Amino acid sequence: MKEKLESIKSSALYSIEQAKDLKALEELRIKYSGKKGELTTFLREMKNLSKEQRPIIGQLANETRELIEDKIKHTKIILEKKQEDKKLLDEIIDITLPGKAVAQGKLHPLEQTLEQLCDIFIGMGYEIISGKEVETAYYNFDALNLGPTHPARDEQDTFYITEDLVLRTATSPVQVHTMENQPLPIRMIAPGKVYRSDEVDATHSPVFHQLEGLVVDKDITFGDLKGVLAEFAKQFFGDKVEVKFRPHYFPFTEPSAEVDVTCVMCQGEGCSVCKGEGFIEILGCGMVHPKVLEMAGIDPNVYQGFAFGMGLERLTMLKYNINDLRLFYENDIRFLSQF
Ligand code: 2NL
Repeated sequence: MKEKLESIKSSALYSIEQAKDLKALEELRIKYSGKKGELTTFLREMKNLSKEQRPIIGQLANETRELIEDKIKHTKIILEKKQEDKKLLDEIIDITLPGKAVAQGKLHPLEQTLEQLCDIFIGMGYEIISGKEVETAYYNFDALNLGPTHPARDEQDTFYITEDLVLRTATSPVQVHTMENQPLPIRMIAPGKVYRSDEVDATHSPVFHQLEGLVVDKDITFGDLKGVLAEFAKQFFGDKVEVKFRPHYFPFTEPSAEVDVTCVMCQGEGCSVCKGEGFIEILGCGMVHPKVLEMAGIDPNVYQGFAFGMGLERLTMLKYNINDLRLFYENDIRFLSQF
């Protein structure tokens, strides 16, 4: 019996020492001190021993069990530490590696222009108002002093939905509605899509973007108009531009003007962009025609106003020297990513 115990002890201690991992150790625990383990079986068989033998072998067996269990406990701690170290090593992260670049999108150049224009006019106390893209002929034409025989009403230029409904050809109807419905004074801009029955080419598109502005108050003069638009031109094109007001004609304003700035490409020297003029036209404007005020229910003897209109495509093309408006609508990433 004593020899058997010795052999269990030495083989147990040896194989526990050799255990590679926690799984192997657990198997050994079961093999020796599990319910059906070798040591357990040995202890159970002690009842067959003589009275004299039993306490001696019993004590030895208990010592052996303690020895084996201590060895298992001790080895378990070592193997757990080994497993933890391996896990940390496997999961090591090199925080000095360069990161993966995220492809970042940008706003469309027309949207950038729109946001910049809005910022400039908000800075001067203007409100942004939007309206419908389908309007009655009255709001699109008559209310702007474009009478029943005006050529702009021609089907050649305007998309008619019915005889009386059109796709707006400018955002001016938004301003007419505002004059009719909002309390005075008015300081507003109306940006948005507008529609004209044009063939697509480098400078025309049946859908394009416009921004119109309107101020109505007492004691508004052409001086106010000049101050606001000169300030706008400098903020949009840069401090150095010179601004020129050139007389023009619009049915809805009187007097009317077109605004030119020194060519952004040649600074006034004369080049292909300004066709040798040194100046380029950026917008149209004027004092709101008294008839337009009157039709909207505003007394032109008490109130005056000025208005202006500009094309977002045109402004963006001038600012970045883009020579074909179709580029804005083709969504070619090589073009768009430049802005
Ligand atoms: C241009 C010229 C202009 C207006 C638009 C306007 C609106 C109302 C009353 C009077 Cl409600 N005028 N708008 C005035 C002058 C010029 O646009 O060349 N646009 C691209």
